[in-house]
Amino acid sequence: MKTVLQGMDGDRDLQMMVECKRRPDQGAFDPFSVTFEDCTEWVRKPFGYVLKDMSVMILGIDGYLGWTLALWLGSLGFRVSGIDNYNRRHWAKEKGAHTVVPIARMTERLRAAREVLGIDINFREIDILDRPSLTEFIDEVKPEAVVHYAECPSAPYSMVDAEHAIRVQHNNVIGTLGLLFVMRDLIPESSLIKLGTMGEYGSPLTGRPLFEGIFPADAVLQWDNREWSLGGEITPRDPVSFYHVSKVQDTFNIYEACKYWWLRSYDIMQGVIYGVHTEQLAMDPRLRTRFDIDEWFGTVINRFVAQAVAGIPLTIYGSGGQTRGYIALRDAMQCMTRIICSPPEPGQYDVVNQISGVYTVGKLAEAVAKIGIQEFNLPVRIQRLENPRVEADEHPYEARYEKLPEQLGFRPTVLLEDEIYETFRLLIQPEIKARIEEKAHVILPKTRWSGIKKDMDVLETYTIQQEKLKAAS
Ligand code: USQ
Repeated sequence: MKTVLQGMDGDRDLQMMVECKRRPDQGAFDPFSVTFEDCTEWVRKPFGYVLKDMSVMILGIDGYLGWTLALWLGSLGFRVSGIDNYNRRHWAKEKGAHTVVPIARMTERLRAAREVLGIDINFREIDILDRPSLTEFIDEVKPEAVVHYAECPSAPYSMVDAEHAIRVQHNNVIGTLGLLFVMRDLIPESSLIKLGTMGEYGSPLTGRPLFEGIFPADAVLQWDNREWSLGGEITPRDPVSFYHVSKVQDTFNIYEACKYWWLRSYDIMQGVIYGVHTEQLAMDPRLRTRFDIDEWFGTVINRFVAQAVAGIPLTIYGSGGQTRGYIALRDAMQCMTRIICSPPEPGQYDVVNQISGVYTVGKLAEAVAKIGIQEFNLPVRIQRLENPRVEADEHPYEARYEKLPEQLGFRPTVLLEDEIYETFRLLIQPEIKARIEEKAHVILPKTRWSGIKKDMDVLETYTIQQEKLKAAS
C-alpha cells in the first residue's frame, strides 16, 4: 500500500489516501471506506480474512515450528517460501541426539507437500547470516510477511560454555539485525513476525503482571511522592539464560528498526510449546515435524511424554513449582495465521503473549503421569532432580494474554490433556519408542547454569498416589 496525501487548502483539508500495490487500477482511495467484504483481495477463511495468495516467507522452515507453519499456511492458500541452513539438525547431532519422530530430507518433504497437499513451497538453503543470499532471495520473492523462526531456541545449549553462548547470540542477534536492514531496503512495507519468548520477562518475585511487552496506557510509576506514566514503554525484561538474552536484544533491535524506518512488526512472546498434531502433519509420515526430547532441545511436556513411554522417571527440576505459560502446536499455528493476516501499522512495534494456559512443572508431570498410567497402562514414575538452572522454583506468576483473544479473535482449540494423549499415541508406536530408547542417554540434564560438570542429584522419586489419580479422573 502506498500512502498519498490529498488536499487543497493547506493543512486543514489534507486527507490520507492510499494506493493499493496489488490493485493500482483503483487509484487513490480512503482506506477507512473499504471493508474486507468490499475488497476483492481478501478472502474469508477459518481464521478470519486472508489476503488472497498472500506471500509469506518462513525463515527456519525446516524446524519444529517452521515446517508445521509452512504446511498449515500452504493449506490455507498462502504462497509459502522459506529458508533454512539445517542448523537444528546439526545441533541435535552435536548432542548425539535425533528427532524421535523421524523426518524426511528437505527434498522429500517438499515433494510430499506437493503430492499430498498440493502445496508448492519455494525453498532455498540459506543461512540467515549469509546476508547477500538472503537479500537475493527476498528480492526475488518480495514476501508480504516474513515469519522469523531462524534462531537457536535452546536455553541449555546457550549455557554449555563460551563457544555455545557466543554461537547462540551471534546467530540470533546478528541474524535478526541483518534481516532488519534487508527488510528496510527491499520490503519496508511487509510485516515482520518475530518469535520472541515469554522467558524474556522472567518471573518477577514481586508478582508484577507480565504485560504484553509494552506497559498499558494507565500504568504509572510511583516513587518519592512523585508519579510518572509508563504507558507505551517497553516493560522490564529479566531473561533466564543467554538464549533468552538474545531474544531481549532482538526485541530492542526490532523496536528501534520500527522507530527509525517505519517497519512494522509483531514480536511474539510465545510460551513453552508442546504437541505434535496438526491436520497436515498427520496426513503422511513424510509430512511430520521434528520432535526433540534431549536435554538441550526438548521442551518440558514433550520430554515428559517421551520419558513416560521409555520408562524413565519424569525429570522435575527442583521443587517443580516453576510456573510458565504454555501453548499447543496447533493453537500456536492458529495464532500465527491471525497475526500474519493483521499486520501492524507502519512504524508499529507490537507484542503479543502467545500462550493458552499457565501451569507449574509439577502439575504437568502429574498430568502426563496420569494419562500414561490410566490410558496407556505405563508404570510412570516422577523424579525430582537438583535444578541445573538458576531460576526460582516457587514464585508468583501473572501473565497477561488478552490481545490474541480480544483483538485477533484467537480461540484455543486444544486441551492440554488431549494433546498429551495425542503425543502418547504417536510416541508409543514401536518405531518411535525404539528411537526414544536409543537416545535415553541424552535425556537426563547435564548442563548446569553454573558451568560445573557434575550429574544432578536425585532429590526424590515417587509415583502419583491412587487417590490423586481417582480425584483427577
Ligand atoms: N523443566 C523441568 N524438567 C525438564 C525440562 C524442563 O523441570 O525435564 C523445567 C525448566 O526448569 C523450566 C520449565 O520446565 O522451568 C520449562 O523448561 P523448557 O526446557 O520446556 O523450556 P525453556 O527452557 O523455558 O525454553 C522453551 C523453548 C524456548 C522458548 C521457551 C518459552 O526451548 O525456545 O523460548 O520454551 S519460555 O519458557 O516461555 O521462555
